[in-house]
Amino acid sequence: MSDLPKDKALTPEKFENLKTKTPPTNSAGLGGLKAATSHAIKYIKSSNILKITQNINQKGGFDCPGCAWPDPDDDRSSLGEYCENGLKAMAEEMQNKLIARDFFAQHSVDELASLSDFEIGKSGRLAEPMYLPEGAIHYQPISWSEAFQKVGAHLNALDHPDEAVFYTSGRTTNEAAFLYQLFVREFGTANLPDCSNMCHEASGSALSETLGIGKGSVTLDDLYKAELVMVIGQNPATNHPRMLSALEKTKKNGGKIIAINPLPEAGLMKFTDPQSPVKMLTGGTKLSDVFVPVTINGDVAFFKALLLKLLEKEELTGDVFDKAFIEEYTNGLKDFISDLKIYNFDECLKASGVSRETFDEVFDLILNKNKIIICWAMGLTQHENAVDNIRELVNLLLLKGSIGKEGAGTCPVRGHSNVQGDRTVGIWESAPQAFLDKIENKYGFKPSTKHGYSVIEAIKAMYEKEAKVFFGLGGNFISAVPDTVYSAQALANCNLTVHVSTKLNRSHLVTGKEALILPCLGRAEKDYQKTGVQTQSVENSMGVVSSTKGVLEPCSESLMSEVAVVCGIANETLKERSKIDWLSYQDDYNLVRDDIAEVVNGFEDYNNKLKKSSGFYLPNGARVRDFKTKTGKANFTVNKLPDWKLQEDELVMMTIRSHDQFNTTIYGLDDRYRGVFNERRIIFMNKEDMKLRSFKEHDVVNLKSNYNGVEREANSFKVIGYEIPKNCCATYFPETNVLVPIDSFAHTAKTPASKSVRITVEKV
Ligand SMILES: Nc1nc2c(c(=O)[nH]1)N[C@H]1C(S)=C(S)[C@@H](COP(=O)(O)OP(=O)(O)OC[C@H]3O[C@@H](n4cnc5c(=O)[nH]c(N)nc54)[C@H](O)[C@@H]3O)O[C@H]1N2
Ligand SMILES: Nc1nc2c(c(=O)[nH]1)N[C@H]1C(S)=C(S)[C@@H](COP(=O)(O)OP(=O)(O)OC[C@H]3O[C@@H](n4cnc5c(=O)[nH]c(N)nc54)[C@H](O)[C@@H]3O)O[C@H]1N2
Ligand code: SF4
Ligand SMILES: [Mo]
Repeated sequence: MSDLPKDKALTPEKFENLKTKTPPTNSAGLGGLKAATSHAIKYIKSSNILKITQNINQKGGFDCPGCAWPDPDDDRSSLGEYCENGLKAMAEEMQNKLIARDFFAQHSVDELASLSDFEIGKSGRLAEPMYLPEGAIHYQPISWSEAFQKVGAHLNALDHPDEAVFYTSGRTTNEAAFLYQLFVREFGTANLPDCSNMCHEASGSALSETLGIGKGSVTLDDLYKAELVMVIGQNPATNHPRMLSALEKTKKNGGKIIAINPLPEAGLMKFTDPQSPVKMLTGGTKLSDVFVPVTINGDVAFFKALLLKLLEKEELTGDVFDKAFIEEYTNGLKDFISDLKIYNFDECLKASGVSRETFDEVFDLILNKNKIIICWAMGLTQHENAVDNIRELVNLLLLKGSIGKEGAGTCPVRGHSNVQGDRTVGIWESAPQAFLDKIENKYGFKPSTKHGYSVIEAIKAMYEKEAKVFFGLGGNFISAVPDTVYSAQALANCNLTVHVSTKLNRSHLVTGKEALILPCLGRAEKDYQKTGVQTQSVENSMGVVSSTKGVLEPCSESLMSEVAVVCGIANETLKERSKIDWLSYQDDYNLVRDDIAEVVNGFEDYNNKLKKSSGFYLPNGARVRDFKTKTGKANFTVNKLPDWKLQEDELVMMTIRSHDQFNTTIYGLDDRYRGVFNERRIIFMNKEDMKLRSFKEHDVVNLKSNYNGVEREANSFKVIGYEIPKNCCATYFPETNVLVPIDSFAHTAKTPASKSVRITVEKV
């Protein structure tokens, strides 16, 4: 292997043994349970399995690290409050293999980088701190105190604190996240990029501007009571499995469901609740009343078509819009309507790729409904016009008065189990001044008021050598970010790269001149400190904060909690110049929560409130029609149609998750619900597009993207003919992140446009 950073960053171009079947239309049921249980048995110590399944998502137990879907407020099922993927997440975290000094002495960094992501992940849990000196090819053991000294020395040697980048992934608990951002701000920078920058940032931007809060407005109970739920750009059967149980309840109560997605994702079509024995026998519920196979990035066009027809009807009958709501609570209707009238219905519908028949079905379902909830995820947020996507769906909700009342509102479905909480407690490169003022008042230092780097800006700064130290609290930066070749060089340009991690990943192998791996406790493990086993807390996708407490013994004695790592580094870096007694927090996390209660809105009396086992709701203005926007009202917005065009031989590619992965962690090589087995290097194509190019099933192809004259390539993928709109294709993340241009991101939010990459496909 060459010495180039890109060669360690790219996933190896080797094939496994692809098998395909006709995709099932039903999801979960026995298949799901069987798959999860056999997976768990393979990797988890058998004595731990029962403890995990009895405590996961139970009151007083630990929060599933799988995703951010909320737990029911009321009674939790004794059959278990988890899904196939929750169990798979646990199997990954609680693997019974450990990797320590012998492993690293045996395998060089280059050798590990030549493995697939699946193989890297299955090496085991990180068991002790490791250090890669400059020029070395093997990691070697290092003590915790020496590791902290190295980080402190590098940070203190910088010309300016802004030369350091502090990344966070969304598993970090509120306690660790709050202390981390506090340390970073006291150190003197606001460079706090996080995984949210690549995820729901566009939702945050659009919702803050239009509704005054960057989070969703609904609760689980609202979902049950909605007349209509639209699920847009989201694949819940894989990524938020228990959402399907909630949607089933919506249907049972008479609600309708519309799925808008280029792919007919299995669970959206039909679902069998694996925790309902009756359903398993009777064959499940048909979930979607209408499936809308929109073209990739055709959502604004589809919404404009809908809005135009609703307006037409309103002008005829006067009973489509909620005029009382619009009058009292909103701003900007006139400009919105006059802009809308510029567009032509037929052209919008054509651009959306949706047939007139399907459109009419959707229109009929929406016309007379007023309790509408719109759920969405990455299919809307990872485009250059992602913010417009979300502002346009808010326009629809506002016209219908479908916000701030029972059974109606916005539901951006978040990804990582605490990504929403991390932002709430201060992981934000552009935090509001009011928050910074509170930090200053409480701690007596002045936080930097300059906006810090988001993910894209951090990569560019490292590439340009303006940032020299990269610190990651969780995550797998190199595999998660766009433009892998460019980003690998960016990391390699650093003096030091540090990762606080549970598992080995590719980011440990694409390093700066020196590198550190700091192994930490996972969610399910007991966090022993001086005052006993500590409780922590997280916020789910619907703004409920609840406690999480590990139940298993730590897999190694040399692990530290994230809180302890942050305290140790802060203490070592800031020494006497700090105004904070860092080490006191790690002895007793109640002290951290006392501080959060003083600094962060909605957390008053935090320690007490957390005693309520189902948690507590944070205040949410949009939920009660108190819109804290610049105008003091909910804002209509004016949004353009996307203006990019495909060249003659181009396709638009979305990079999506398979059923057997959690972001960059590859649980297995199957994508059962799409009928793909034992391979990840595949491209889903429309059969007509294949015919045009004379491709046959399983032909091997190379992919190229050309953006502003720069060519990027990803080689060796097998073609699979699939039910996907013409001119669209899909591949898995992270194998094709190398094709996502660093300069292609959402306006305002800067989310990489990893769902609309223009590519050409050539047979090898
Ligand atoms: N098991 C598991 N659970 C997870 C994760 C995981 O990797 N594995 N990841 C977690 C994280 S961090 C996140 S953010 C979420 C992600 O959850 P999702 O957003 O569901 O994940 P993706 O696979 O990116 O799927 C995007 C969906 O959008 C559709 N889509 C793509 N482009 C468009 C478009 O232009 N318009 C429309 N309407 N649809 C489009 C795709 O067909 C796909 O169904 O899941 C979380 N939960
Ligand atoms: N092309 C493309 N790129 C994408 C996306 C896409 O859809 N397409 N999705 C984007 C999205 S939505 C997201 S959220 C990002 C995800 O980006 P990241 O959050 O950076 O990536 P993950 O794969 O979730 O991180 C996995 C690593 O986290 C570590 N880890 C796991 N649990 C813990 C823990 O409890 N503590 C600590 N300290 N470490 C832990 C493990 O070492 C593991 O290897 O990727 C983004 N990138
Ligand atoms: S839906 Fe998400 S949080 Fe709930 S058990 Fe499944 S993976 Fe875990
Ligand atoms: Mo995400």
